[in-house]
Amino acid sequence: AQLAFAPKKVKDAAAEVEDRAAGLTKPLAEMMGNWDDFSFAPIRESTVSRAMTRRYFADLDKYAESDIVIIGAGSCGLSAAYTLGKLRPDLRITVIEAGVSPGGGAWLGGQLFSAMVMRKPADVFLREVGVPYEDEGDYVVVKHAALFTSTVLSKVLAMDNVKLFNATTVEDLITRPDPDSEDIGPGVRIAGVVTNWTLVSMHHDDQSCMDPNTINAPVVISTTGHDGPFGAFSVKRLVSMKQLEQLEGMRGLDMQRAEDAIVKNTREIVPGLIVGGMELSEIDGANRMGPTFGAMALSGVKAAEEAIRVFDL
Ligand code: AHZ
Repeated sequence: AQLAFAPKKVKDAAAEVEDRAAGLTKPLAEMMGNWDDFSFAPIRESTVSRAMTRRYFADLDKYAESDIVIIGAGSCGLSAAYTLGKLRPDLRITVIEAGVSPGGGAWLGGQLFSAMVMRKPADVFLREVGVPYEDEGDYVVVKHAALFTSTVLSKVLAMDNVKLFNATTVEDLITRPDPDSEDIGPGVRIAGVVTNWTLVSMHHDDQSCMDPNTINAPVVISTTGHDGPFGAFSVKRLVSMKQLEQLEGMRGLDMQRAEDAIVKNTREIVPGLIVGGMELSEIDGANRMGPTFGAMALSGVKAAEEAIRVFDL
């Protein structure tokens, strides 16, 4: 008897290459037929360094004055970046992500499972971005959360007016006095973010004098997730600078209530600062929803719309 995994008779190598090449573009197929003559175009090491650093520093220069900064590139932040970048190609949008890998908690659907669940009507966002899904009636399922995250990310990164600085942490908020907002103590409006390399941010306790960098922006969207090592950054800072009395703290899991609350409560918290996604649950004492991501996508869309409204004021 033959095992299901028994190796097939090895085909003639040339026929194998031909088979594989049949589905490829012509230049790639031609290359595969000629691996013995293969060689890359010439390069010098400094050329590679300059290709990267020139662009990075030009971006630092350009985006030091941004129109809108998004803190955190999780499912909410990326959805906000997509919506903003698409609706307003005239705006200069910066996304700051503390991690090396953007995406936050949206690389898996829940626990360590692959599929991502979104309740309707968040399927509208999936169609807009071009993420395929299975329709299950009241909800839809993307076969892998990473397919959602990588698709949104690829669209955002391809936009001419959006720059992602990853491995970079927002350490503080830039503020200006705001005479119109004095609910709690002297009011401020948010006027940008204070940044540092994430590895530097993690070493303020054992190294001295590692001052940060800054980005000015009239509107900031914070989507740093619920409390955790980096999470709920902006709302915790608002409490310590006495712009919020206290945080209510994220409540237990209630999918039914949590998702509606997050979308409805996505709003400008102090002038110039819009909060979206799970960071909001810490302000409002909203429930968590666990592994269902529709509210993150639509909170991102609403945060983007709010940001445009505030920017245009
Ligand atoms: O690295 C963080 C993550 O990628 C990033 N971040 C946090 N603080 C930062 C800072 N500077 C720069 N100071 C920072 N970046 O923000 C991102 C947050 O992504 P997330 O996936 O944690 O939050 P989200 O609100 O976009 O999505 C929440 C997803 C959840 S949590 C949850 C539950 O606990 O029940 N359910 C869902 C769907």
